[in-house]
Amino acid sequence: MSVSFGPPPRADHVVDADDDDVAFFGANGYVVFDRMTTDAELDWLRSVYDALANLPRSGFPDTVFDPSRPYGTKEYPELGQLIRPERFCPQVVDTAMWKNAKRIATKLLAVPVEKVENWGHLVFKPPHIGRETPWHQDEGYWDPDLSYHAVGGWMPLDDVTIDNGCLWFVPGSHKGEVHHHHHIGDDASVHVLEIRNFEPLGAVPVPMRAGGMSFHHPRTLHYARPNTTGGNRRAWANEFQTAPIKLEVRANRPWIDEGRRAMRERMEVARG
Ligand SMILES: O=C(O)CCC(=O)C(=O)O
Repeated sequence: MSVSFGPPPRADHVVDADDDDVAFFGANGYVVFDRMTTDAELDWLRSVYDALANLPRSGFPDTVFDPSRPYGTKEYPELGQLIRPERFCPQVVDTAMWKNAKRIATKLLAVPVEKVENWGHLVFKPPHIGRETPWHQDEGYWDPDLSYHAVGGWMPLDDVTIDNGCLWFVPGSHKGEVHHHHHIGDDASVHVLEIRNFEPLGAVPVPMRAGGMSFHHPRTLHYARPNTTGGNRRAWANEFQTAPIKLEVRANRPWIDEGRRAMRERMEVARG
């Protein structure tokens, strides 16, 4: 699996969070920035993205996979995901998108920059068939042995609307606990999780122009509708965190163990 990319174009575009942004994030669990980079860099990011989205599929998260269908599914994704695209394109850390996101995330996390680790993931909803991202909290996906201090930054490479799958947030929901999550269809071999029996009261959609970025707390409840339009909805997400700390008492998240077990089983079958 080899893809190679040239350097990003030079982008002198600096964005930072001010006190109002930090206060809004503290109160609501999300905050939005209009523009994180230049048009030229956006074009470069789109060309990298499209190449990565077309990597050969194994059915597993080592490459592009479909988290809305059982591990091992190699068909064209209805909800495509690539975890840690910087594995394939390390130059992304030289982009204004990445540098600005890290600067803002560092302020939101209120820690010295040298303590901030980061990793990215791509999420794409293809035209017409792009599936819903169910209501979830990012921490619901993470290791129950660890405690996190983190923030996610989500940048669309296409203008996002309610109809093609902009994010929705429930303001203030980051102040609660991690909800019980379920694998969709109660199939643990499906990576996507959802929170059930929950009314997203006060949820706000966040339509954005390509190149904007929203930041959310890992406990903020969020969601995106299916892409019912004829255009792509490509998003480049970056997670920023301090080194996770081992919990004395493991969090009770049985869906994580069920998912890990199901992935191992499917891998054994797929790889013989
Ligand atoms: O892109 C999406 O539809 C969901 C992204 C998301 O949930 C996230 O970045 O935390």
